[in-house]
Amino acid sequence: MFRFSHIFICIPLLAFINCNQAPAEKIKPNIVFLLADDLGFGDVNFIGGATETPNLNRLAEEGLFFNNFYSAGPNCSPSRAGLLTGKTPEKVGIYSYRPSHHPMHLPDQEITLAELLKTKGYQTAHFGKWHLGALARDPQLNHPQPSQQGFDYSFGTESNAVPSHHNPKNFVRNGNALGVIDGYACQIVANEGIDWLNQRNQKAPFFMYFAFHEPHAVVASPQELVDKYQDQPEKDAKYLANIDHLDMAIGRILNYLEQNDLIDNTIIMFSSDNGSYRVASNGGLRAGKSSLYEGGIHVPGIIRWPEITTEKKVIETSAGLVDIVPTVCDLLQIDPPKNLDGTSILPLLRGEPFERSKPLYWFFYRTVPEIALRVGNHMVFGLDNDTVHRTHQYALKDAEYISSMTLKDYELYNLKDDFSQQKDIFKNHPEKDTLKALIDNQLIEIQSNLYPWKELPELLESRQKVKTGWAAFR
Ligand SMILES: [Ca+2]
Repeated sequence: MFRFSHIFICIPLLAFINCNQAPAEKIKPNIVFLLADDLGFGDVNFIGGATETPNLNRLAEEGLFFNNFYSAGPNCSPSRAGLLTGKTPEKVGIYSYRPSHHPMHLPDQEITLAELLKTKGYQTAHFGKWHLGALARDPQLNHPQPSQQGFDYSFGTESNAVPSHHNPKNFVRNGNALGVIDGYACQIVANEGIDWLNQRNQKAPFFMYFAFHEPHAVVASPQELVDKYQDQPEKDAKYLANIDHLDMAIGRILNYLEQNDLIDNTIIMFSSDNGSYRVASNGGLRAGKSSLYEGGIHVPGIIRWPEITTEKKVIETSAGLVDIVPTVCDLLQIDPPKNLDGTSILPLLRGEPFERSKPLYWFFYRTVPEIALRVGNHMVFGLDNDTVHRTHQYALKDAEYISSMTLKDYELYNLKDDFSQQKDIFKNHPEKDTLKALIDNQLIEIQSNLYPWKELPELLESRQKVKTGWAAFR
C-alpha cells in the first residue's frame, strides 16, 4: 500500500509566489482539463508508479494534489457525463459504457461545463474521446454533437481510438470524419489543441477539454518508449510506455502555455475517468476498473493555478469530477444548474472551511457492490449479491434489473485507517442503521428516477459476463 502524504516535503514553495495578488476579477482564467482514460491512482510517478511522468509530477508540485479524488463512475461514459454536468451519471441517463449504435447519450437538455462557460464569453474546445453519444452525427440516432453541448470546436472520436492509439482512423473534426491520421493518439490530440490555441481569439478566455485515449487498451506507443521499460514483462512495458507517452503529450501542452505567457492565468486540472484495469496500477487500492471499490473510482486529482491560496500541497478531503461544474460556477459567479451532486471545492483551494452539500455516491449495476457512498472518512457499500450475468452494454434487462434490485448486504470501510479496504467494519459499527438508511434511500432515489431510454437493446448473449468477473475482487 502506498500513501501520498509525505511526498512533497522537499518541494520549494514556488507555486505560491503570486498568492499576495488580489483575485483577478478583470481577467477570467483560462481552464484546461486533462483527462486520462483508465489511468490508475498509482500510475503517476509521484505516487509510486514505474512510469516516468515528469510533467504530471510538475503539475502536482506546482499545484495541489487531491489524495482522495474520485471519478464520477467506474468506467468511461458515466465518468465523462459526471465531469461535464456535475451530476452523478445515472441522473443524466448514463448507466454504463456506451457501445456503438446504442441509444444512450448525454441528453441535449443537460447543461454542460462548456455551455456554462460560454455564458461568460469563453471559447470552448473538445479534443479526444467523446463517448457521450454517436460521433459524427448518426441521422437515425440524432444524438447531440459536441457543438450542441457547448463546444465551439471539437476534434475527437466517438469512443476509443481505432484500431489502437497508432494511426487511428476514427477521428472527427467538427462533424467531418477524417480517415486515418498518422501518429499516436495522444500526440495527435495535443497537436490539434496547440493548433487551436494558435488560431483562437486571443482576447477571450478559453476552456479546453482534453479527453486523452491513453492508457485504455489497446495501447500502442513508439518502440523506443516501450524499450525504456524492457525490464518489465512485455505487457507491462507497453502499458507503462503508453503513460510515458501521454505525459509527454501533456508536457507539450504545458510548454505551449508557458512559452505563450498563458500558464499563470490558466487553471490546469488533471484526472482520470476511472481506475486502471491493471490492478497493480492502482497504488494498493482494492480492485480496479468497473469496481466501486477504490481501485475503480479513486484516481489522481491535480489542480494547478497560481491563484490557489491554501498553504497545503495535499488535500485529504474527498473531492471528485462531479465537483468541477459547481466549482467553476462558484469561481465565475455563474448560476449553477439545479440538482447538482457535486459541491464547489473552491474553499479547499483557498484554505477555507468546506462542507459538502450531499455525499458523493456511485452506482453501477454491472459489478458487486452495486452502490457506494462516501461519508467523511468512511465508504459504505450496498450489495445485491446478484449472481445473474449482466451485459457489457446497458440492455433492456439491465434496466429492469435496476428497477427491481434490493440491497441484501452492506460493507463499511474506514479509508483513513484502511486505504485498501481490507477490514469490513459494518456489522459492529454504532451508526450502521443510519448508514444503511442513507444508502437504501440513495438506491430508491436512483430507482424512482430511472431514465426512460427507448429502444434499449435486448440482452446480448455474447456479451454477458459474471458480475464479479469485471474487476479484481481482492
Ligand atoms: Ca475509461
